[in-house]
Amino acid sequence: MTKQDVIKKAYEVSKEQYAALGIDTDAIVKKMNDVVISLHCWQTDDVGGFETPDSELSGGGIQVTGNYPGKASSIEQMRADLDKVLALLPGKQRLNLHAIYGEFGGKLVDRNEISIEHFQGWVDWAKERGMGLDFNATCFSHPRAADGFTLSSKNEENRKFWVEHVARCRAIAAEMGKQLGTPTVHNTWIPDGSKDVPVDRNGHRTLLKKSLDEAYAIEYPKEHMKDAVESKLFGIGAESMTVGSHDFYLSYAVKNNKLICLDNGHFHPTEQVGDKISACLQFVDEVLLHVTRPVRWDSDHVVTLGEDLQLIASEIVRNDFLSRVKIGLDFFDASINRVGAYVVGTRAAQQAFLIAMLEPTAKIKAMEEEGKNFERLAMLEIMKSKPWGAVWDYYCMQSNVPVAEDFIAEIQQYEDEVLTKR
Ligand code: RNT
Ligand code: ZN
Repeated sequence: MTKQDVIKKAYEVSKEQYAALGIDTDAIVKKMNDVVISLHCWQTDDVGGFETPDSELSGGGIQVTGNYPGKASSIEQMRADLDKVLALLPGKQRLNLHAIYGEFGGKLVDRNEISIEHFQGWVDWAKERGMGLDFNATCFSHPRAADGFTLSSKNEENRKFWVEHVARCRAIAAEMGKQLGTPTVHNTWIPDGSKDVPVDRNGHRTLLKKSLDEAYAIEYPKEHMKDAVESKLFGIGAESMTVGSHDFYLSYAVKNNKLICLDNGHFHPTEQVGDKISACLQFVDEVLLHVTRPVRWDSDHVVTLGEDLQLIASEIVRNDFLSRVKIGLDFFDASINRVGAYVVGTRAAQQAFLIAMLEPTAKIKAMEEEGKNFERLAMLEIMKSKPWGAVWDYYCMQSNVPVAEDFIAEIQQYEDEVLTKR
């Protein structure tokens, strides 16, 4: 039997097993293309960006560790790596850019001077690939963020600078979405916070609200761009207070009809983002996810197929929320092959959605409503050992991308031929 025959045979058997539970695997394989994941560009270069030849991540309470060879140090290299990643993933993806990834032509263009011209190359690149773009203001790795405050700064000159930056990023996002015919989600995350116990939490939050109102003053058509705001619990160096907390941004999003961005590294470890989705969607139209893997803290490890991720995917699928939840990734690991990091992390996220789609939810829900809670528990456990892997392999084969471990050799080859030569 050829490899392909084995995959088909395993799929046929799994198809029967799922059919016995009333699940149509053929339809699900097709539906997987509705799971559009926005790839964060910053895993290619450890959140460095291209403002200067040696730009690197600084401040902001986020950290990259590791120095694995081969990181992208130009836009060309970044695009080559992203193309490699895209070739190894089934389904559809978008690209999520940060403002520090513009094409600045070797000139120093400060954040309050950027405009669409610096991102036109990316728009063209995305258009050629039939992809949508998402965008982020970059409110870190900058001298005006060095004291730990940006939009909530009491230094009026700095605050105005960041308001201008965010306003410009929104204009860029709107133009991206307009040209590409799919709305660009512009996400605002700021590092603002305090290492030690402050006495004026309220002052900074009043300033943040004011700055957001100013930066968001221009309304863009929602077919072009949508705003998201991302909260956080704490950052390194900002352990005692985060200005943009969840309470703050959820309230802001509800009041101003914005997307709330839920990063699953930004909550107390006993909280689950999967539980927050249906809570937030009672009050906001849409949610943006930053899917990541926090190991003990907001460590931004490569996503793997774990229980927290599964709850996120299951909650979205069970409630038919795919059109109301924008799925973005947010991890950066500099200690392993970076192309490999993307492929493992994105595939894990996709697999969680596939597993969610293969659940006989109506059956289990009926048990729940009848108070048959042992039966519900049993079914949820039984579903874990159903042959979803065979469906996944078949989906990859149908999508003409490497099946199972076959992508490892392809990435090793890319490392030998491209990454180690940098
Ligand atoms: C930081 C936030 C934010 C960043 C990116 C690079 O804690 O998660 O989303 O990771 O903007
Ligand atoms: Zn995030």
